[in-house]
Amino acid sequence: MAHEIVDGSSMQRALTRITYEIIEQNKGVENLVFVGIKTRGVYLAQRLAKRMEQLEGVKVPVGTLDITLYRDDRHRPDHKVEPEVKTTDLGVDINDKHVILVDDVLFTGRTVRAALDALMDMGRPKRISLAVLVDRGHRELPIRPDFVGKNIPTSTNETVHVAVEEYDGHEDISIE
Ligand code: 3GP
Ligand code: 5GP
Ligand code: MG
Repeated sequence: MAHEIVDGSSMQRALTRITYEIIEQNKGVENLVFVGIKTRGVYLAQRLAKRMEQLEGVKVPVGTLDITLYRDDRHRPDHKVEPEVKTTDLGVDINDKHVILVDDVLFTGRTVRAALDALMDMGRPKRISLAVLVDRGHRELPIRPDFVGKNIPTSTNETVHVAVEEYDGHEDISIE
């Protein structure tokens, strides 16, 4: 049974706050590029870009990375598989840019590690930051987010569901 822990308007407020934090930390919006990790990370990156445009009047490009694993039974150590990058074209130029990598949920950090590898292969970013809507803990690598929507402590056998209007037809964060 999934129960809602963050409603749609709180989710949007978190995204707005992250947008302000990015502007403040970057000292403006110059040189920024968002790269969303499929699937929902891409919609979240587009949201951040839209907010950025409303607040600063600047269009920040949004690129896309497709990373899939499959560890469907990730709780069984004998079945672990590393995340694999499927994208060969980000759709944006990242050379000398401040890349903000965007994902819905940060868990072990292995997806982000794969994303960092892919970005380094695709150009020479000036800097890479990480924005996630949910940090559910249980990191297995020395990776930490620069911008966090919600810290949601979980046990390893729980699943966090992130629903975005564009893809799921409704918007909230729930835990199962
Ligand atoms: P996303 O592509 O929008 O991130 O991986 C497919 C979907 O399964 C993900 O959607 C994510 O919401 C969900 N999911 C739930 N638990 C996990 C998990 O432990 N690992 C991965 N990769 N996805 C998970
Ligand atoms: P990591 O590689 O950090 O273990 O997991 C990050 C990726 O797996 C994210 O792209 C995220 O979508 C997915 N993921 C891991 N755990 C969860 C979870 O509990 N809920 C959702 N929605 N996605 C998860
Ligand atoms: Mg994801």
